[in-house]
Amino acid sequence: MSERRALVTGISGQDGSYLAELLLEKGYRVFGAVRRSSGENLHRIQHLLGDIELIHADLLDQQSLVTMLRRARPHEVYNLAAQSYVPLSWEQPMLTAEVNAVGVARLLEAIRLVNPAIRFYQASSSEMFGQAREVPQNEDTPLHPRSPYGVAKTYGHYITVNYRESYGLFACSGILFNHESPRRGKEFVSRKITDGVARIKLGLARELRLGNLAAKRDWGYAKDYVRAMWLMLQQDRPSDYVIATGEAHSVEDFARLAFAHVGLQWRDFVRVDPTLFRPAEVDHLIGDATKAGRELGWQPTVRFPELVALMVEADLALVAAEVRASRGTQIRP
Ligand code: NAP
Ligand code: F7E
Repeated sequence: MSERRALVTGISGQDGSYLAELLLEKGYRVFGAVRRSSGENLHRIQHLLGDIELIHADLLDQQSLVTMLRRARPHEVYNLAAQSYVPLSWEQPMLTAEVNAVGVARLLEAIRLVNPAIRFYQASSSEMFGQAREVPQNEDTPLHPRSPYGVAKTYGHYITVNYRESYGLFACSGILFNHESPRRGKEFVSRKITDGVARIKLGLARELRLGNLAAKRDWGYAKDYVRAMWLMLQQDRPSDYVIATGEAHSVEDFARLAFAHVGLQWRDFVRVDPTLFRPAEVDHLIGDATKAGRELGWQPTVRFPELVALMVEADLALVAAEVRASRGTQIRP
C-alpha cells in the first residue's frame, strides 16, 4: 500500500501527542507543525522525535501554512492548534480570535490552494454550546458560546462546515467535550486538582485554591478522543460529530474523588478563590455521542472514576520523581 501522510497542527499539545502516537501505530508518516519557542516546549512528544517530522508553521502566518502543506504533502490534516485556555480568552480575545477562528480559515484556504483532496479535521469544542439550550447536547443543539474562546471556536466550526458545503472539501468538525490525561496542562481544572492532590499528599503543599466548584463537565480520556478524530477522516462522507461520555460531574466531584484516592478529605484542603471565577460561566455540559457510536463505531473506554484515578497516580509518580531529583541535587557537592 502507498505511503499515508498525516499532518498535525498543535502536535506539541495534549491531543497532538496522543494523535501522533496513534497515527504512527497505524503506519502513517507523521508531520507536525510547531511554533518557534525560546524555551523547551516539546516535552509531550520528546519520545516521538525520531519518528515524526516537525515543520515550523503558525496559524497566524498564512504563507507558513502553504509552505508546510507543500513540504508535507499530507493526505490528512488534523487542526488541533489553538489558544485553548478559556480564561485567557478574556484577557487576549483578539489573539484567541486570530488563532482559533481566522486561523482555521487560513488553513482551509491553504488546503484549497495546495490540494483540495486533503481530508481535514477541525478541533471544535463543547464550549460552543455554552449556556446549553438542551440536555444532553448533540450535533443539532443550538450554539450559545459564553467566552471569547467559545465564540472563536464557533467561527472555526462554521467555516469548516462552510468550506465543505462551498467547495466540497472533505472537512469534518469534531465537537469534543472535555478530555483529560496525565499530559493535560496544569492550568486546566482536572490536572490542577490531580497535581495539587499529589503535592499535598507528598507534603509539598497545604491547600488547593479552586474557583467554581459547582460547574459540571462531561470529562473523558484524551486517548479515546483522538481515536474519534482519526475515525472521522476514514469515513466515506465528511460530517460533524459530538464526542463525549454522556456523564457529567461537578468540579467538586472531581476533587472529592481525587483526594479520596489518596485517603484524604477534599474539604480539609480545597479553598474557594473568587478571583478564579469567570466573567461568564458554562454551568453544565453533557454530550450525546449517539451519532459517533452509530456511524464511527466509537465508544469511550475510560469512565470518570478511572480517569481521576489514573491522573492522580500519574501525578503522584511525577511529583515523587521531582522530590527525589531535588534531594539528589541538594546532596551533590
Ligand atoms: P493544548 O494542549 O493547549 O495544545 C494546543 C496546541 O496548539 C499546542 O501544540 C500549541 O503550541 C498550539 N498552538 C497554539 N497557538 C498556535 C499557533 N498560533 N500556531 C500554531 N500552533 C499553535 O490543547 P489540547 O487540549 O491538546 O486541545 C487540542 C485542540 O482541541 C485545541 O484546538 C482545543 O481548543 C481543542 N479542544 C480541546 C478539548 C479538551 O478538552 N482538551 C476539548 C475540545 C476542543 P505550543 O506548544 O507552542 O503552545
Ligand atoms: O474548566 C471550573 C471552571 O479550565 C472546567 C478546554 O480544554 O474544555 C476545556 O475548557 C471548569 C470551569 O476547562 C477552576 O470555571 C473551577 O467551569 O478545566 P477547565 P474548560 O473551561 O471547560 C473545553 C471543552 C475546551 O474546548 C477548552 O479548550 O472548572 N474551575 N476552579 C476551574 N477551572 C480552572 N481552569 N481552574 C480552576 O481553578
